[in-house]
Amino acid sequence: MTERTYVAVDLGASSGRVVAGWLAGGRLETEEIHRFPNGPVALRAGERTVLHWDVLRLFEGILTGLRAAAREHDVAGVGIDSWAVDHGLLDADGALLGNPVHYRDARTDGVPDRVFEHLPAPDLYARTGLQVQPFNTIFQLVAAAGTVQAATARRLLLLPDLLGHWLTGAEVAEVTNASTTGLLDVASRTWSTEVTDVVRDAFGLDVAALLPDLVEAGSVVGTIDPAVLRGEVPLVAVGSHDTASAVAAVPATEPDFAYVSCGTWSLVGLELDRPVLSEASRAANFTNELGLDGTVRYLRNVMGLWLLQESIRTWEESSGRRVDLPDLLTRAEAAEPLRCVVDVDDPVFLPPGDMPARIADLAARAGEPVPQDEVETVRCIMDSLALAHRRTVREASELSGRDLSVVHVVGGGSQNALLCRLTADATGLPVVAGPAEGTALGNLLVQARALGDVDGGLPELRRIVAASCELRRYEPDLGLDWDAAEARASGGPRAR
Ligand code: LFR
Repeated sequence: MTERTYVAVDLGASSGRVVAGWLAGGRLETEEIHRFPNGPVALRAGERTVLHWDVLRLFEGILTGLRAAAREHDVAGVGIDSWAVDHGLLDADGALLGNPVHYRDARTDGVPDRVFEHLPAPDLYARTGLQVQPFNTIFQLVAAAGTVQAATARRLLLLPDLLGHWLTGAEVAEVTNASTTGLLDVASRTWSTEVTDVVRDAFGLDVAALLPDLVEAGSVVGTIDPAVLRGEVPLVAVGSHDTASAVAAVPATEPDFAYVSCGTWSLVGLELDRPVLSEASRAANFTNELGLDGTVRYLRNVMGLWLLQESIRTWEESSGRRVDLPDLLTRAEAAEPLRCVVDVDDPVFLPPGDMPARIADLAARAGEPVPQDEVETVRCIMDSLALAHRRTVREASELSGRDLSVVHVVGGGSQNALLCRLTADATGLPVVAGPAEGTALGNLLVQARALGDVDGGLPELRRIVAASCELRRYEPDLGLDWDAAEARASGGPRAR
């Protein structure tokens, strides 16, 4: 039995994890307690099929993990993080109104433009600093306006806050995740009444009435139900947006770093003291999401390893055999570099589906040589992702006026040596890769600090992360012609 163990609940698009962590000799030791699958569930709703999250199954996985953690450890705190924007609606009795809808569902198609008729995109950006993604909570709510659920709703809770509510009874909105809704004022870190008034007046949905009080990461929000964990265990609001926790765990030692939080998405950007709200930044669709300790996560979403994950799913489903990913990556590394590049941020890649076919189609339309097999497709994905990392790091640097000396890759993608090597070469900067479980580490350290076991700001949290894991360094030494590849890739950022 170890002393003062923190438990991170870290939910990702394809799995949930319950991770225990404790400090020992200036390092954070961790143990994965429980892992459970997650994924979209398509359900008929009238004429449409809607993608949902199975939130009750996730809650069940969390309960199993927490109880297992308590059997082995003296649990001092719990923190929950997940992907952003998605939420549950509660009725006046506090009951959940339907399973939360998955952000990759098509219900928001065309909705941003409807909102911009009432609140022009530049005005919305001036207030929220948020990138336009069709799935931003504001657009999901406008898509839902007029439904029975929206009319009956009395409370909106983002997913980590919803799961925390079921564990403690508390109703709050943690700020890092609230900053992804499109309803938060980026300067004041409070709900924007200007935005919520527009949603009410133009779409008849009184969003302001649904929103709970905001809390900053590091606040204790409640006590875990003793039926789940005995001994008055606090639930700490961590950076409940997974990307906020991941950025807090970037093991940087100098301030001039860029990061790629690389998993289902690649979140590529910088940490700043204040938002960049220029017209150029808006046109490049950079986002100013809120980070720990008053920081801003200035970044753009790159479609990420989702392309690879969905390709593997497609190949496995069609052939009935398991894809050997390490072997495929080794063969992709030996394949011709930059033979075919596509714009990974094309919206065609957002919904689940047959990515190899979509890649082939986009390549053909752009006049690129179409990948002929699995190896060439994987190579195309890796080259194209590295190209998008390059483009995004460079634009972040230009738009913020910050010089960079290193790119940190954290998250599962930090274990993908090919992608890290290509990213170093493409950006012309050394890549420091790791930790793979950055989100859980950031979650755990924010709890440890909130409960008095760590003293200091983000540099101190980062020092502990660096001391706690092995990092790998990749130099830009392949000598590939990324300028030519960039000229061939069809896209670039989409201004709205
Ligand atoms: C990553 C992430 C991104 C967000 C996307 C959708 O897991 O949280 O930061 O843009 O998922 O919520």
